[in-house]
Amino acid sequence: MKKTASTEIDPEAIAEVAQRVGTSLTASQDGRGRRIGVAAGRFNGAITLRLLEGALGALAEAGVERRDVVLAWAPGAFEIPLLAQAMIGATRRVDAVITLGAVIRGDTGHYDLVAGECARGIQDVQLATGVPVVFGVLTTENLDQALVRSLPDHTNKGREAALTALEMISLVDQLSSRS
Ligand code: INI
Repeated sequence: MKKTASTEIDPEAIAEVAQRVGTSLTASQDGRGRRIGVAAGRFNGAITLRLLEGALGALAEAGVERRDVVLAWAPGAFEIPLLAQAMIGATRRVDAVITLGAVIRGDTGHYDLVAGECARGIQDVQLATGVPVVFGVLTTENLDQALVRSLPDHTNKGREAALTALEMISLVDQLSSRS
């Protein structure tokens, strides 16, 4: 869904409802000390690269160290879930995986399969491992939409995916350290 001013929650509303419950958790976007995997799709790779610029910029701003970011390129979006799972590994080598790619309907007869299986696989990996895997794969009707969603500004979906990853790490951490 497209975000508009009218659907955004006011931070004051979050603070207000926090007074009416026992515990209210909010997410930090602090990236210091975090280890991040980036699983990127090479298909429509020029779009993926624009998302990657947004993601890497956001991670650096948040304090994630360059040496703590591991990037791997999958052939296409369909392969991204397995790559994310391998990055996490049995020993949880990363705190979160950001997936980036572009599935463009105009390009393919099997758009629905590629896009759907990519999304399903990503969800399966994060639920099976307990490690956040963020869906930063664009699924668009055409190239123009993909270009708009990968503009070099705060609306860039790669940037949003990176911030979502940091927030999910923070929330899962807070919940798992509660007794
Ligand atoms: N992969 C994408 O990442 N985006 C696409 O738009 C796309 N199209 O159009 O087909 C695509 N196909 C390749 C797919 O992800 C696999 O790499 C391929 O089917 C081999 O498994």
